[in-house]
Amino acid sequence: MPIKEIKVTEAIVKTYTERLLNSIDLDVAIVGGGPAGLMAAAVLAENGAKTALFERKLSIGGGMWGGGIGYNVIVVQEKAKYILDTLKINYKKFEEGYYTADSIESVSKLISFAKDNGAEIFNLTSVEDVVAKQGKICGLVLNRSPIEMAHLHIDPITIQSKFVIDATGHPAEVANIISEKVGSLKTEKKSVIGERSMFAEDGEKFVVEKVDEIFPNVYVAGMCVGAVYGGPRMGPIFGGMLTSGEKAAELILKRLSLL
Ligand code: 48F
Repeated sequence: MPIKEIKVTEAIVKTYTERLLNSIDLDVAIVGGGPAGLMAAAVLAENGAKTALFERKLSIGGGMWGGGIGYNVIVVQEKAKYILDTLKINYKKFEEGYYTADSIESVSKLISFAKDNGAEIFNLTSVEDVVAKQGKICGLVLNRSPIEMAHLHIDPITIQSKFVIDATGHPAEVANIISEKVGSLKTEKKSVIGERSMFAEDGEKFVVEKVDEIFPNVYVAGMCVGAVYGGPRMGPIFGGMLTSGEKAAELILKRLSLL
């Protein structure tokens, strides 16, 4: 059978439209496709929450691809090794308590895990605002990233979600939008503090322990936790990012009575 160009067009447009329409009314909308957002998406979808993740860039994976200084290796500590096992990521013991994995393999397997569990992932999609009603966040305002990058005057579209996870990493974009445009965060300082200098041991604990609801219906995960609460950075050790995403997912699953 000869290939028809317009069938290719029709296949893409219809399939994408169906996926998008299927994602306009969600249980959980995740902003940011780094390790924390991906892990949260995987755990949420695995447990039956209708979940979609929105990532600004063409590639999903955030700061994980490049390991440290572009050497594509990540380090995971003992406490989070179980996630490498769950995701079937190959790793080597470097020394007692330190495991190394290929960052490219790690990102690919995280993405597969999230997709196989039923999470929807949209790349090239920027979250430029939230939907805020009666003091609660109930959706996201999305635009196509190339439109955002070209500063074109084109209006966005909106999706509705019971919960939102800010997994935007260091800039904590959703938390910043909320505190600037909607109201004070539920945190002690009421707005984003910004991350502190490097202290890997404390930073890794911090991004897991402080995962919480920062505004009605909005949770934080990953490096965003450090930014919102003023925790230290930790560099290319990734156990905290993965377990932080997992914890945010579990807290929301409980709220949804799915756990
Ligand atoms: O930065 P990122 O990887 O965040 P993370 O999951 O992990 C942090 C680590 O990579 C590393 C670290 C660990 O030692 O410190 O930096 O917490 O992924 C965040 C993703 O969010 C996207 C951004 O492009 C990146 O891929 N993002 C940020 N703002 C938006 C967004 C937005 N407004 N809309 C959509 N995506």
